Amino acid sequence: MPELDRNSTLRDVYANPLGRDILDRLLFTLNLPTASLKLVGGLRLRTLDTLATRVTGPGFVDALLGLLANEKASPAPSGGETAPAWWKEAVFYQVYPRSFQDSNGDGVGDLRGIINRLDYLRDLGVDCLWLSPIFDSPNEDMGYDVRDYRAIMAEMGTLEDADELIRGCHERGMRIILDLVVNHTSAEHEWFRRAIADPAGPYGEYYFLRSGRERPNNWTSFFSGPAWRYLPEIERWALRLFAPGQMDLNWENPAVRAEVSDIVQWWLARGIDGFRLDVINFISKQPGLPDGHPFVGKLMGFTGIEHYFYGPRLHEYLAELRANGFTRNAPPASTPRARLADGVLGEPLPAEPTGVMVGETPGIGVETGRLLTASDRGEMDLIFNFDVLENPGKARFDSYRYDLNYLKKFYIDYESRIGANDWIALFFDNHDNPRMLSKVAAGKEKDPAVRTAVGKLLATIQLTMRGTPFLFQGQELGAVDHAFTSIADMRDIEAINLFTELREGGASEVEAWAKVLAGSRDHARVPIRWAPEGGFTEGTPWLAGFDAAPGFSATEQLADPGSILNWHRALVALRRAHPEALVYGDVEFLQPNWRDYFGYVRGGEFLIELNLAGAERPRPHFRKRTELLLTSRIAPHASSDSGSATRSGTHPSSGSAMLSRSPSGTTPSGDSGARMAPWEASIRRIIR
Ligand code: ISL
Ligand code: CA
Repeated sequence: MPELDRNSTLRDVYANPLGRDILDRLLFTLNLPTASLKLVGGLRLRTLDTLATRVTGPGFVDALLGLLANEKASPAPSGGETAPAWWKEAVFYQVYPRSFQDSNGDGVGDLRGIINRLDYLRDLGVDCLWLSPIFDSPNEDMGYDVRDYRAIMAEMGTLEDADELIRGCHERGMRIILDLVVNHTSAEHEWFRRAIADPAGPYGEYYFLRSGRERPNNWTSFFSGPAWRYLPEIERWALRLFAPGQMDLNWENPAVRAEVSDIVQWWLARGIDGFRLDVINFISKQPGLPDGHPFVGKLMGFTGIEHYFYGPRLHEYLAELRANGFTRNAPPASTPRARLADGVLGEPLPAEPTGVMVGETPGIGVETGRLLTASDRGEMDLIFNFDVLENPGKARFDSYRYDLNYLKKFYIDYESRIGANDWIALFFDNHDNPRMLSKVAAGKEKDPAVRTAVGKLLATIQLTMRGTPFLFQGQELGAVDHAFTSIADMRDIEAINLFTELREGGASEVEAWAKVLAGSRDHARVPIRWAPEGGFTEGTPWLAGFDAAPGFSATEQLADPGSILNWHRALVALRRAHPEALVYGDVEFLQPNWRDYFGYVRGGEFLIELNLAGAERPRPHFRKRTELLLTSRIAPHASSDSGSATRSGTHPSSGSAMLSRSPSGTTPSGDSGARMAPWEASIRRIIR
């Protein structure tokens, strides 16, 4: 990789993996087409600096070059075979424990509640649970502020409950991973208390403590305001990129890294199968903690981010963590039973030598993602690429209708760039984002038929695209955003702080509320609706947000063959039955330029077709004979072009929602006509 300097052109920058990801992000943020780079590719950075200074302010090109210096490697060329791995075949399911199932009526979900629901998850076909934080915490950020990594949060249960949960998963042939939050600890963690008691002692070096009258730099927090907290008792500033009580750990300190590896080994020995790693790409900060460039800060919404989202020692720390933390040094307390055909369970499997490492990596693009996960690099296994979550030019707190044609283009591009060493995570929802179903349907989900169709459409993409699906709790039930009416009903620190910040910045109450409502993380955190009347708790739920729509609770959907839940079960079962095609098989995209049509063939064997619009659309002619396996068609003869799928008020079970395999096996192609119903998703088997 040639060194980049002020004489390099934008084309040279784009040829660098980190440079490409940065320029792609810039284009995404500004909603500019990639083609616009072609026009200016020959521009030298020093010329750009002169031309753009009026907009960017001085030093922008130097900031860019400084960041680019952090990456010398390129992803390896990617021929060969994809190595099999359990986490490539698995369907993951994220549990947000606080909102999953309360077992003792205190309104807070708990481990016992999850244990009581394990059969539900097994029947859904889940292979691996991921639990959002369950460790002891003062809950300033709902467990993402850990007070003790070896204890369970009091309201969630005990260590014995955790052991029982791990065994309960393994007994059912499922695995379980936990959330490792080690970019920061709670200010109540013993390490931080010792650091304050003696800032000059060894624990002072666990964090970023700085003296002086002024804030050490201009970095801002993800949860509003400056990223520094002043501690009058020791007359020092402490870095905290998130809440005031989430103190950033100093990974430069080898003692910190050893502590983290010990924690991982301790949990692996208890039997967990790996961790999801919270904001793990933030752990290496640029030495000296220099000021962030104001223009970068304005563009990205957070000042200073270029100094830690892809820091100079990130790769080194991850490789070390894999070797010392995730490569088992003791046998696990239990391992999952083998899952044999037809749901029969076999003997416990031999222990995997390494726990799986799933990185949460905000801001990481395709190329840098490959450098963090490629199997030849010994770092992580998988990451979440957050670029799927918003349309170009949009951000989480914007209110808009998400166009799935962007998602289609995203996957086509991703697939064209990755190779045998690479693997991607497939996800649409998590505890930090509003529901994708609501973003796509944009209000039309009030019609239960539309809600069902869009829920099935998203599930079909997620469970048949190439990669590992991570379902978030409630997706399988078609959970939608909650119509909160007041900031007083929200519980999330980010939403509450943002509301205050906007109001203080002069926004009207109405404006501030509109923004917060569009993006609040609380939408995804409302409790699961197990039964029509609730079923999450006997008490008062910690976060109110009851969905009264008939037909969408778990019990109703279990009984309804046409439900979103049963659609998920069918898809997961199909994926499990055909790993060679639906997991490892290649993906061939059909008619990539047909707007609203998303079609692809997996492993030469399954044809997946999706109508990305809420109106009828033409279906391209497919030359081979096929047999229809599954279709979500809700109104086979709907002639409406109005964007509404069927008569509103239709119960989700009406219409021919799902077909089982056709017995004759000879259904000709074109079997449901040349047009696709609104939001239609269907899967056909290609007859050879
Ligand atoms: O980086 C962001 C925006 O560009 C943030 O949205 C960031 O992705 C997110 O806040 C990171 O999330 C994770 O770490 C947080 C915690 O609050 C979230 O719940 C967690 O998923 C701090 O631990
Ligand atoms: Ca409880």
